[in-house]
Amino acid sequence: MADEFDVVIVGAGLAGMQMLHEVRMVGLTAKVFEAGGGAGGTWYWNRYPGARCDVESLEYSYQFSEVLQQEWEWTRRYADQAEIMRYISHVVETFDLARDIRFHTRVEAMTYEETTARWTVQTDSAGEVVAKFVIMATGCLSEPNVPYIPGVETFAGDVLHTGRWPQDPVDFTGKRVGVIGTGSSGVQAIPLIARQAAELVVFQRTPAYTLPAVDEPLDPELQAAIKADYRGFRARNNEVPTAGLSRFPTNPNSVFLFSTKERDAILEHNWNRGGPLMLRAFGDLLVDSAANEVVAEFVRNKIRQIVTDPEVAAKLTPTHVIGCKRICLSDGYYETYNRVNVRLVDIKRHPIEEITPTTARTGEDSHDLDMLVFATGYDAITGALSRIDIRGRAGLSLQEAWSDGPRTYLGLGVSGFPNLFIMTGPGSPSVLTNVLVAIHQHATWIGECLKHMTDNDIRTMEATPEAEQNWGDHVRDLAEQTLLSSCGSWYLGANIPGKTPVFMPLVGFPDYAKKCAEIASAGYPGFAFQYDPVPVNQS
Ligand code: NA7
Repeated sequence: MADEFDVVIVGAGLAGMQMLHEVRMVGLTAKVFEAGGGAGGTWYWNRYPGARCDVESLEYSYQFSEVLQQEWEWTRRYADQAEIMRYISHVVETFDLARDIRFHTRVEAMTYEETTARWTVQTDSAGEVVAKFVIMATGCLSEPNVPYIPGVETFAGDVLHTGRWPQDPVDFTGKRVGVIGTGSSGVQAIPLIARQAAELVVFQRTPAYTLPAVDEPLDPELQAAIKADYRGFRARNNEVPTAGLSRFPTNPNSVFLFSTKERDAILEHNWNRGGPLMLRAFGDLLVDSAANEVVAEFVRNKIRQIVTDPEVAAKLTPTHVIGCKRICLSDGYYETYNRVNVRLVDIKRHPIEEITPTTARTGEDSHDLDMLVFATGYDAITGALSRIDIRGRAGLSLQEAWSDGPRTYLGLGVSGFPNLFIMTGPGSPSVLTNVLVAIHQHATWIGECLKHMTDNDIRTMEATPEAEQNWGDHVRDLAEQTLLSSCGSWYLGANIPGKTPVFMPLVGFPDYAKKCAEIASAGYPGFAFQYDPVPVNQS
């Protein structure tokens, strides 16, 4: 007989870890399956040089325990991967999480059994287990996008992906290294690899807007001040559309209310403060393309000033709307292209046609390489979900249900898939926020919902098709009020050939969180319940 739990949680990243804690608080049993050899999810795998969070440490941290948030001392404004892993280990130990996590175990399939109202969850190495509830904590940026380039399998050197970095450090000394991709991971890794490698060839498809992170030791006085009222600090962040950085409010005014000199002064100030604050310079820059162009042009001019070779600067200069792809943060990224050992190749104009044992060949040139690094990102938001064969009512697969793009109610539930919850799923704010806040909001909401169901003998809970349809329309309407869907980003799945383009995350955390809370207090409208049969002797 398969082991039975109240809850199976898929994934022991930051979402799965908090979810396990919440499930225990409700008094239910849980098993977590995690493919990696340790907790941490994306952070466990992203060990590439320069891997660093692009959310400030004091915000990219759990808030479910006042003791935890008081005792942990961050050392940098933006924690690097190693510091985040130390934090994760600390949380795992403090809350004794590992005893309910099975590592090195990938969930391959799960099937809903109508008669028992239970999920059977199949794994690659631990057989199958049965659970009343399944919670997908599979992460938004966890399934690497590894584009196939003809001949890559013949390459003689190491082929690495930033999202599946080896556990042991990689030595680039004396090597000719090729990096494909210039998103957040690429722009963090490139400056460090350039310092070690003999030669670095960067293969760029789309130049990103890369802003200075201005990472620095964390000011102890700031840390103490925030800890003096951490709850208040979190509450203020919850009122910001991106659920963070309430210390730096968005200038509510239009860019066009300022003279050119005033605009430049504001933008210069935000550039120097570092981080994504450039997007807070003016109230209209994410809704008005002319306003956006002013800010974009400021960043383009920075690139032209920093990069000494005008041809290289031109190649590095983005033309799309600033902010419609996720802003990248890196210190010293553009300066890297002034090094003599770094070469930039535009693979939009001349794609890589073939990889041989020792070269990457574009239509224009051939580049000798000893190592190849794919910094090509993820099949974001739905990638990890779609790789598990999830079968709901009547054998309906999630892949079939989502063949025209993902459909959810609140990003949390899917019609036809009872008692299955998705954390930071499509249709929720997820990647448009500080994801630790999104995780907290989902973990606590799901925890309360499990308690409600348990206390009220509710057998199943399932989003209704109408609620799902209306929610999908709402997500689309919100996105269309902004410039966020105006370019081919991974928010839309545009980086994955064949993926139906649907803007997946929901814009605006505060309204979303309020809506979820209202739905819970109103008895979960939009979800259908089935109740456990009352035992005969009690009727
Ligand atoms: P991103 O931001 O998706 O960046 C991936 C990069 O790889 C980007 O420059 C892509 O160009 C490029 N790419 C993707 N597919 C290809 C193919 N087939 N050929 C050439 N180049 C390609 O992923 P990251 O890992 O950098 O960052 C993801 C998030 O992780 C980040 O936002 C942080 O939150 C952490 P494109 O722009 O698609 O033309």
